[in-house]
Amino acid sequence: MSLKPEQTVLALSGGVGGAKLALGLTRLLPPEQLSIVINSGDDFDHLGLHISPDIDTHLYALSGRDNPQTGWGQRDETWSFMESIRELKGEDWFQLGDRDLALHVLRTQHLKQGRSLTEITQSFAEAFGIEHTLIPMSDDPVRTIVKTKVKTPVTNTKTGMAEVEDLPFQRYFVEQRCQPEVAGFCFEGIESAAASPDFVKRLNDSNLAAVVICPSNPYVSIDPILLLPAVRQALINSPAKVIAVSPIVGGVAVKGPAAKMMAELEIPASPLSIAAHYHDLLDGLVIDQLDRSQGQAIRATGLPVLVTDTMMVNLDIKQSLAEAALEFALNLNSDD
Ligand code: FO1
Repeated sequence: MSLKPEQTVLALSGGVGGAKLALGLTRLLPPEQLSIVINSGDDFDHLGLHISPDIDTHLYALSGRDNPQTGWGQRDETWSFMESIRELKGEDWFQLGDRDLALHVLRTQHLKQGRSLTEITQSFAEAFGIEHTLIPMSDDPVRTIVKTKVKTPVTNTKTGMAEVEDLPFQRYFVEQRCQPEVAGFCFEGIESAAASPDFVKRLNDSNLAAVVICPSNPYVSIDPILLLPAVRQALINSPAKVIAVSPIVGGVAVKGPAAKMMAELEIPASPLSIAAHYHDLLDGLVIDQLDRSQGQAIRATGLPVLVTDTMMVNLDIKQSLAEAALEFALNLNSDD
């Protein structure tokens, strides 16, 4: 590993796909050399509880508590709470397991007591035996909204435009199972939100050697992090090498609706589009061997490419991808 002992790495991650690479990185690097910044734009209030899906996915994945079938929620869950919710005609579109519920209840209580999302997340990580630092992208509320085209034949008689309905991300992703056609996104609160202090500290650390953008959905999981005021500029100014692992392999998203969103936005679902999306931020892009043929086209844009196996089907591949991605980043020359 060509990372020097004093050098640090920052991972930017979102949901399930990102958490897989984050886990690989934690098995590669000690806590003092790796921190993980997590999207909090999926957060929402549900049944009076503050839910932070991407943070929880990382708390579970990095402590071996995750449900291996779904990638979210805890393994060995019981569902008595949901049975009662249904019996009492409560909202049951979002499944909250009994173990999972405890975390949301306590997070809600701690937030009401004025503790920050960062502080709460780190106390839960500690309780779960996670030694690496998990950092919510912001302690301020940011809410990812999916702008969807309403399918009804009704169009606005004046403008002739199809009606657009704004959906909070979880309503789009879980309640509507990603069915609605996507017209765009917005991130409520992002203009007045600040990147969390721990995020800013690590971003400005002179020992920061690499930033790894994990294979999460660029539009709804990574963009909220990058669009926080001053983050994008700090990444561009940083001497650290910034690389991304493509979440699109062989024209499909490994997990989640990214490819469907791209089709609806008329963006080709390809690693080339991922490179274009992150554009001037990236010093390098990691793509899967299935997309080897795209490598040349991406390199032709001046962006170095690493072609490797990015399908993280087991723990060993998660770790070997983490190692390959990091070596790739650290060996990028400044004049690349
Ligand atoms: N995803 C689902 O598809 N269905 C659910 O009922 C569901 C519940 C849930 C509860 C807690 C939690 O932390 C995540 C949960 N997720 C569920 C996953 C979540 O919606 C997505 O993983 C992320 O938001 C996507 O990045």
